[in-house]
Amino acid sequence: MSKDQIISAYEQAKKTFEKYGVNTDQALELLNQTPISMHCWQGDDVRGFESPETALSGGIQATGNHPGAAKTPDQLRADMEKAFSLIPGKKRVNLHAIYIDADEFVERDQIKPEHFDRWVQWAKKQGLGLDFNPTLFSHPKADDGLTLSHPNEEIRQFWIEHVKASRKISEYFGRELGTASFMNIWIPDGMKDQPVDRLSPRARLADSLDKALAEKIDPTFHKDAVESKLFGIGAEAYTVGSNEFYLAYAATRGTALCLDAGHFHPTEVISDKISAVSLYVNDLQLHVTRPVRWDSDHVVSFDDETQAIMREIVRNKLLDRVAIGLDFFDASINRIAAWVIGTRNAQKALLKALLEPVEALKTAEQAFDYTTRLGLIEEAHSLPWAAVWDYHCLQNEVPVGFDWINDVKDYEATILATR
Ligand code: RNT
Ligand code: ZN
Repeated sequence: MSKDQIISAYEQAKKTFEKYGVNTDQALELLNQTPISMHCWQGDDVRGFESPETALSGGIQATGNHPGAAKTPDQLRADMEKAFSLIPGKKRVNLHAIYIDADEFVERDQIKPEHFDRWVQWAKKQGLGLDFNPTLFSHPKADDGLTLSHPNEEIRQFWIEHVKASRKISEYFGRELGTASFMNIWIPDGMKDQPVDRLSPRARLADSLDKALAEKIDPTFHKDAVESKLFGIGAEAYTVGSNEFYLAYAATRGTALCLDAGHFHPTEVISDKISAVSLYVNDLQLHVTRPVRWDSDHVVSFDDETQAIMREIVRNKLLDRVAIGLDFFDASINRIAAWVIGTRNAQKALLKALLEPVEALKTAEQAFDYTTRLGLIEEAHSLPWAAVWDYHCLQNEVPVGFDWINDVKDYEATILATR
């Protein structure tokens, strides 16, 4: 499609949407303002740069052996820059503590803002916000499958110190970059088989979190979030940080709650949870991902649930209270393509939600006219939102349609193949 064709298709679409009471220019403005936090860990299969020996543990797994995984922070940054050149709109980068960029090995309870300074300088140059995560897996002190809920006080204290140290880094990100960093706490703690005592580990986790989060930090710079989970590999029978645990924790302690689309029962969806939780928790963070039969962390697809998630945020006017982040890791395909596909899909779903005739739908619902509601919802799916998306890509100077694949293939041949 030529530039002119894209523009004229947009003008046409704009008129169509106007008939439904939707302003496409306004939708695009909102889309441009809404950041998506892209997770760095898709680029290297969640290995990190702490030490070359570090192997992924904690009940999560990246499978596949596509060549070209990033092996150094510089490579990972270059790969993300490539991905960003193919993704329109505003982005943030989500880092984990294992993505430390230091000249020597630093133990997790000793990490400091200076060890992440190269990330901060890069983010400044690229105009990105940063988010952070303490890493409570892939470490000998997590080998028992327990961290913040560990019965051994020394081990538990080590992880508390790691979370405290991580908060300082997150705060530093926020101060340096002028945008609050969301620091999400996810722990792998759980058991393969039925525990006799389900309570004590949970009591220890609550206590550890209270200790780790005791120091008040200005929310302009840093926000704590907690992420629940149903089960992990090797932790099938019991997860200490379950949904009920963290929902209650976030509501009573005033932290943000992170909802991961893959962390619930197979027919349970986070799109239905956003509104409920928003009444009790101020800030929400999302890990948009695609569970295939289980928490498999497949690349985000333009599927029903991703669209439903974005519709819930938009329909309920929660854009300023929901931090949209991604969480997938597929090592079986080109990793830059994985980022591009997943991030563009999240953005497409968001755009489609922003273009929904929400006012007309709400009017129908309030009048108990459920026939109009269903009819309009269904027709809205095939309104020309894709023409608006193409125009958005053109405006942002990123490839329109599948043209991005050529850049990815070039990069694979010239850069990734040499690693
Ligand atoms: C694990 C959680 C967690 C991790 C990242 C790497 O099941 O989803 O968010 O994927 O922190
Ligand atoms: Zn997650």
